[in-house]
Amino acid sequence: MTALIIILCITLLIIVAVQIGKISELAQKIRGEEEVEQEANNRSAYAMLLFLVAFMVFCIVTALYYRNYMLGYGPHESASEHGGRIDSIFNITLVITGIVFVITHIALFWFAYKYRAKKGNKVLYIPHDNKLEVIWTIIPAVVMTILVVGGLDAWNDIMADVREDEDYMEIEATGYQFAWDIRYPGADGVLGARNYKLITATNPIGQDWEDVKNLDDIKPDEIVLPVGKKVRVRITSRDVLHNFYLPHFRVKMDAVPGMPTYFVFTPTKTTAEYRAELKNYPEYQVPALAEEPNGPKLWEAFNYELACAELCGSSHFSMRKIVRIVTQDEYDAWIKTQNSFYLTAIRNTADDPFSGKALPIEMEEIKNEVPSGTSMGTDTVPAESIPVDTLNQDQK
Ligand SMILES: [Cu+2]
Repeated sequence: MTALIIILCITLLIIVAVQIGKISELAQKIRGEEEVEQEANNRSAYAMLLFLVAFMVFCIVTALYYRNYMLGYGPHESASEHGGRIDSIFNITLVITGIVFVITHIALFWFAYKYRAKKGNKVLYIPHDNKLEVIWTIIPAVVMTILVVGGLDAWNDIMADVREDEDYMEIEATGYQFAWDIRYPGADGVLGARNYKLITATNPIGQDWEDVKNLDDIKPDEIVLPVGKKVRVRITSRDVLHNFYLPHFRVKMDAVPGMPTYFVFTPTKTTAEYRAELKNYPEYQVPALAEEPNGPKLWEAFNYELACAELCGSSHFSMRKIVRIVTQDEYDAWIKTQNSFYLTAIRNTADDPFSGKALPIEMEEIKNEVPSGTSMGTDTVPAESIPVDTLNQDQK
């Protein structure tokens, strides 16, 4: 029945359209073709003007309305040291392209209105104009040069790697379909070696367990960083292209299989400080979830996040990860609660090259009374007396 009504409606609409066409044909015959055409031209011309005004108002109103949700504006000023520089480049580009955008749109629609076909109007034909060509070549060239040179200068500063004498910490992010594997270096401050050939179900990023630097590496399920500390992130991928994107810190870098990339940045605001700033804006005083009107407010529920910014497959969206920026003390307390991946998942399994042998790292763990989650080796030799090099040679 519904289908019949729909078919009937469509048929009627087609009949109406055909009838309107017939009427305008008749009108053309009665009033003369030119007059009817002139009327159509006028209608289009006024529609163009109307569109111009409506479109400009729409652009300005939406930009103002969503201002406090956009990165770089209102409460979303950058939370990293270099971020402000990127924001100002975006702003300069926005102002320049914004001016061009407004002028060209006004010109486009105003000319369509003003120079519509009218009886007696003659078309002006300009085959070539040197002056015009020079103007519209030089102005964009100069503007583009300023933007590109400014951008390059900022790129060189922001992408500069850490110097050896600098105080920084290093973490590693490995993208895979569809999550991030985050690795911290552990107490030795150095990330252990890895090899893609060693990747198995139990060793998702191919850590080389014979490299003792791997033994204390931590693989937490969130990114926690101390405020004000320079961080170098090693970025890599296990399968396809991903992109390590921390929008609030203006950090964005491709994760490419087989080609390690990096990004160095310094967070300047803790999560708590960022929330406190959001609190000042009415947009963030609403409940975070519509279903929970008495639940936490939007500013309270805020978290920095890591996203994948490279469309990498069907569950691309699920690569979101929470990032927490905390004070140094909070960071020190958090890192103490994290256990070595090797000790919790690999120790004394078939994958463990040191199976049955005591390791210095375990003695450290016991000393610090941090639960390691695994039993000690069965060797009777005091673990601290085994030099690390001997352990390595045993396996060869
Ligand atoms: Cu991805």
